[in-house]
Amino acid sequence: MNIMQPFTTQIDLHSGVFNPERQIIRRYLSDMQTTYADESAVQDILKQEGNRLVYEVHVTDLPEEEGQLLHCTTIIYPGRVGTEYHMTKGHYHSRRDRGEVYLGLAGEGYLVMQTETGETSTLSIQPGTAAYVPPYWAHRTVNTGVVPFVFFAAWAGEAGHDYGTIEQLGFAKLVVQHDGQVVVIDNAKYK
Ligand code: S6P
Ligand code: ZN
Repeated sequence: MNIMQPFTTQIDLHSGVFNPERQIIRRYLSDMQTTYADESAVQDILKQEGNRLVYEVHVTDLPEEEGQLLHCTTIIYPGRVGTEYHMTKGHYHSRRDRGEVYLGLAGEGYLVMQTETGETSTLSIQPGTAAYVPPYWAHRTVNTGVVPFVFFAAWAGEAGHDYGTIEQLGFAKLVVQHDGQVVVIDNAKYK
């Protein structure tokens, strides 16, 4: 194994911005056309308002290999698509037996999780909430507030990301606004 040099990253705890900034992954609504349950709401927004930035991920440029601890911040901008709140695509780790730790920094939201054996979990995250995603749980985060939802995450370098399973099957639970309240409902389209 190569011996790397230790390093620090200064993280603005309000905005999630890294200093030094290394790589930023930006996800626009056009990248998520099948992510939201209401696909016609996606098309209406794209036609009427144009594209919108839903979330961005500020990442360290570490090799995705065993022994490394990858870490990043995610910033989900507030908003909704139909009744569904802005959220990440969500994924399983390719190595299903690799977990992850999240730490809420700013704003508020939910961590929506599920297993391939049919269990589901929805946890509230606020600034200072450390949330554990155990091995075998798919995970997605949702901004249920009116300001950016910012959190830090750390996970094993060899975990990898499987987006395809979620793209095909979706999540069993949706986080939506109903009568001005945040509500977790069953996804009628869940396969
Ligand atoms: C990585 C970790 C997070 C997400 C990020 C964006 O394992 O779970 O850093 O990558 O929140 O979500 P997604 O689903 O687009 O990767
Ligand atoms: Zn993950």
